[in-house]
Amino acid sequence: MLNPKVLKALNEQVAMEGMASQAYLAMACWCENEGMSGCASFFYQHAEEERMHMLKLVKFINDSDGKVEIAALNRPESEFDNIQQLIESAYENELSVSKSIDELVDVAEKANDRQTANFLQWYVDEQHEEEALYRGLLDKVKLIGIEGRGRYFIDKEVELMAAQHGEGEEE
Ligand code: OFO
Repeated sequence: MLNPKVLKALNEQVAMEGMASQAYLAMACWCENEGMSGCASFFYQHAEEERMHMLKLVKFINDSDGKVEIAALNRPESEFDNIQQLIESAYENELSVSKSIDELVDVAEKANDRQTANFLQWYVDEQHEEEALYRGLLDKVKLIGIEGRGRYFIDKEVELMAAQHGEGEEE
């Protein structure tokens, strides 16, 4: 049986992962409208992943005899000045999810709930990977530059990342 504070924090994280999924879906659509199909594939993929993260939490709450609360989600940002600003926004999004996961681990540890703390370790590792991914992507975008053919090269680069990531998922 989950401690009420832990359950509340887990449900807040369900909403947070859902919002991350919606945010990436909006980013994928923006990229598609801009003709950046490689970036669109990448963000469609990540929208799916965030949904998977949300469902993993839902299953954990259900398996722990807790009650899942499905919250209304805030409308995500859907207008961006350019691809660099979009990726900066994605990176900031990941930083706030990491902060939220850290706080959730704290709540579980304070409640002496080792099962939840242990379960959340997967999210801690995932956030570490995702922060590195988006930081690396941002560095590349800055290096290539968004002017002239830069957008084309960024799109090709991100398309490759999406393809490699897709192959990794199939393994
Ligand atoms: Fe849910 O993995 Fe990042 O946000």
